[in-house]
Amino acid sequence: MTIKTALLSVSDKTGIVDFARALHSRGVKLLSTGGTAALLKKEGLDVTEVAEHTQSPEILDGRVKTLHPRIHGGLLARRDSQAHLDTLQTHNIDPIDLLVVNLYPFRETIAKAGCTFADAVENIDIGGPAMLRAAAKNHGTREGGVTVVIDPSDYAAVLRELDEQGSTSYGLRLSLAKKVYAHTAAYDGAIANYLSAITDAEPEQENEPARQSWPESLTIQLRQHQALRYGENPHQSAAFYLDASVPAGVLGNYVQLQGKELSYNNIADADAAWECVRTFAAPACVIVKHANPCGVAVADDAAGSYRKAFKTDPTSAFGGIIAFNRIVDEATAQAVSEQFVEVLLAPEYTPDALVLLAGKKNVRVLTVALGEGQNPFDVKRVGGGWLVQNPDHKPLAASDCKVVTRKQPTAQQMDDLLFAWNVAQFVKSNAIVFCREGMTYGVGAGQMSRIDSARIASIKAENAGLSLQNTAAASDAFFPFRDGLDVIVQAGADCVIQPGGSMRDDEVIAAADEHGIAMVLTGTRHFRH
Ligand code: 93A
Repeated sequence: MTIKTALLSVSDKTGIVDFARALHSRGVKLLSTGGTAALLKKEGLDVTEVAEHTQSPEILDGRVKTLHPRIHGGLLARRDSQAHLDTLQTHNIDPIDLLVVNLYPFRETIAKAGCTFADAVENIDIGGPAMLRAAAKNHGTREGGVTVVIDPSDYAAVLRELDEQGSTSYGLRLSLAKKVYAHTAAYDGAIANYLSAITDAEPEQENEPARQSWPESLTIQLRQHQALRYGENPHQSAAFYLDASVPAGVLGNYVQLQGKELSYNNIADADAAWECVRTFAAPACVIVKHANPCGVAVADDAAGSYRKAFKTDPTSAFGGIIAFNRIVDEATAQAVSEQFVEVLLAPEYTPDALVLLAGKKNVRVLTVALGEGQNPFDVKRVGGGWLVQNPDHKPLAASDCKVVTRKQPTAQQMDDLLFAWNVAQFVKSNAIVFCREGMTYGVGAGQMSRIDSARIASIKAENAGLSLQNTAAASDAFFPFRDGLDVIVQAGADCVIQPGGSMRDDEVIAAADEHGIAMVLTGTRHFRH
């Protein structure tokens, strides 16, 4: 079956002029939609506009261009059915033997910075997939059928077969049809995915926050900084790579002054400790174990901050990674070296402190310049790829918080709430952190249930001989039910900070009022996995 009529309607116009010219020179009649027709005409080709062919103009800003029986009849009539062919004649419909369509660029549109909901919706192609699916359905039999091309890289194969055998083979039509359904399925999948992230209020919002567009491909320059003895476990080999440019103030700037070689886990924990400690304005100390802070405190000086931080959980602090945001003096070094410490980080050490630490040969002592540098992005390795996002950096001020309870927090409570919130963002989710007067009193980390994190925090406080009475508690994400809040209040907290945004916020706020505590909402959450 030779190709007499082709319909060309493409958004990606790559190669279409040459392909149309090649078809035309082989005697194929060309039908085409507005933009495609205009381009082909400009190139001197003889094209009939679909609107002229159907005697029906493009309407609704192009939403209806090809949705017409003269198009769909021409694509769908079975070539081996006399009845179908008679019907075409009755209705004066020409068969369309070749369909060349590629769709409105939906995925490319939503990936653009500043794409509005309206832009996205307008780029959902309706007529294109309808034609593609019709043509692919009718790819026919060995005797004949419709050829459908969605990918410009297939133009050459079609021309080759036309030249070699005067028509397309069943094998080619079948493989092109498969490609169509795979493509339209993925196209609809992208639309469903996009819409699933939109809530029912959003179609009204023309200016929803712009999505940041990420590059099509990422090339990252890394240089090996350090070969490591092994990875997270001894049977894993590992190395530490640094970005070509390391921003000021991040762990990658470290200088090791003494001690054993850093291990993979040392570096990961040192990073967690440093990320947290550098966010405090007051002298602060952060003790990390297994990527979670097990003691955080602020005080008038470094030694004071250490003593407070250590009290949170002396058991876990054994063999911990300890970070300071102030110069470490002799008194601080003395206090720290009374316990077993794996790694010490600070922006600076006094000479006396260094002499004292030199006596503890195994302690790895690092200096890291203080600064606010951020990694350009954050990555998480998943099977076969990387998840890439902006770093979770969103400092919170008292003015960003909304008090939602009858009880207002006192100034001291507000300080404690902000302190607890700051710590919670560095604790693995689900995170519940109890604090008082610039010190963590209980840290519940990494549980699948928020209630369990709250319970664990209170068990740990009890083990450390601390009372959670009158503490401020932070929850890294909202309370889906009131039960998590109840556990926190029963443990002793009298004020709570949390993002809010749960379907049951009302129930949770009413529970806070019932308990007579103050609760503030931040509007942002800090999942950390
Ligand atoms: O707006 S549509 O969903 N309605 C249609 O009837 C229709 N017919 C073809 N989109 C439609 N198309 C699409 O127009 C094609 O899939 C193709 O992507 C695009 C080509 O338009 P033009 O030739 O005007 O550049």
